[in-house]
Amino acid sequence: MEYFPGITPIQYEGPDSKNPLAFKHYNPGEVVMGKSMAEHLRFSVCYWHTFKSLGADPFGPGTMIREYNNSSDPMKIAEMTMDAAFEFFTKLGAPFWCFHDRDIAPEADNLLETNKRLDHIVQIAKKKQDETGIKLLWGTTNMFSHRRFLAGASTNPSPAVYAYAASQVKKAMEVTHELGGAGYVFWGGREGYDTLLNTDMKRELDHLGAFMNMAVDYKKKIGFDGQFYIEPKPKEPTKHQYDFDAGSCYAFLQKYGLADQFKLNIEANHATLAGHTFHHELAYCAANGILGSVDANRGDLLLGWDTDQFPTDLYDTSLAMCIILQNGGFTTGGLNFDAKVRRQSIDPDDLFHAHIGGMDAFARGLKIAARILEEKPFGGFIQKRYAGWDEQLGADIENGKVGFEELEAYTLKNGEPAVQSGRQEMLENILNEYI
Ligand code: XUL
Ligand code: CO
Repeated sequence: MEYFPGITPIQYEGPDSKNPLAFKHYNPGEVVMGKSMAEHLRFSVCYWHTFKSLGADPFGPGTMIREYNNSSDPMKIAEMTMDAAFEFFTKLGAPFWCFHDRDIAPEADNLLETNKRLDHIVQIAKKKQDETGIKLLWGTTNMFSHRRFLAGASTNPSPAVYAYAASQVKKAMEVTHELGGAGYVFWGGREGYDTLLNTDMKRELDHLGAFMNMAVDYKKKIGFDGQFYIEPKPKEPTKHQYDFDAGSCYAFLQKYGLADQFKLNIEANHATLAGHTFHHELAYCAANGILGSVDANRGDLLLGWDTDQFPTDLYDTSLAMCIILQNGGFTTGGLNFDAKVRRQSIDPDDLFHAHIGGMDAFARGLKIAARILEEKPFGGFIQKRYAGWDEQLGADIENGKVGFEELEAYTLKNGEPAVQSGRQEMLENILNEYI
């Protein structure tokens, strides 16, 4: 059965093409700074939005009618959806995919039966991966939809729910390993609180730290060598999520002895919800050696929630690719479209338009970033701005050779320090010439 009839494999046709179902900029084999675009960008399609969310919002149910969703048997739906997904990945030319355990197989009446259902679907996915060469970027668990997790999973007040969560992560890690996943993501869906009147924050954080350490132990035990990631998000569903932003995740990882075991999966819309730019969160990770992977999407400036729109903003994609390239590029990570089409975009073809646009936006971002890094239009502005740190005074401070007394003596001797312009407008104008 073909679920996307009328769609043939999406081709690169170049910037002059007017065909909406063709790439104008993403040319997988084209070499940019020594690597193909496909190797740089490592695009991934997410299972949850693309195949499982049908446009429901708080005001109404789904609007999208899909052939692969048309059965009264939930396992039949799961099988058909996996078929449809691999047809989609292949026609789009996406080299990777990502999933939550519960996206690909529905829960049964108990954990044992649920795991059997998961195993059945994983075997189908494994066969399809082998047939197509499409790989798993990362797997994860959904520990936020079922009512048992209403007060969180690994931060739940009940140790029995904590144990359930551990069992679920254990199984999801096993199947991710079985599918050769390059990574495993922890997104703290309901790990947070709505009110401190009912929450022991310190205890919950200690439990979360212990949970992550158990995950690291089990990873070693089963020989899974994929990268672990935490995905920060400041709020939604809870008022305060513990993995608020890259900075709070890094503090958490250090406190619980996990900093060398995890990197971060930075999502653009989560960055803006936290009051940061996507650029800031990526740069913070790069500065601390924890830049792992990206959930590529965007929010809406006028809406205060996680709208998960497909990325189209070339400033965002260019600045993101500058940081990613400067950081040496992705190793295990990639650009996963954690994005959904709008509720009115009801046709299966809209899924292609959305992904093509996101892939082209990042391909342009990659090319722009490569030109900026090669041509250095900013003329080493940042380096010059900090040049004093390469001279005597700066070097003495950086090397810990001086303290407050020596710095006071310097100031008394040299008087009022010179100041320089930050030249923000000039730099913005130069950037505009490249976009
Ligand atoms: C939720 C979100 C998740 C994670 C995986 O906002 O981004 O889909 O990416 O659990
Ligand atoms: Co995400």
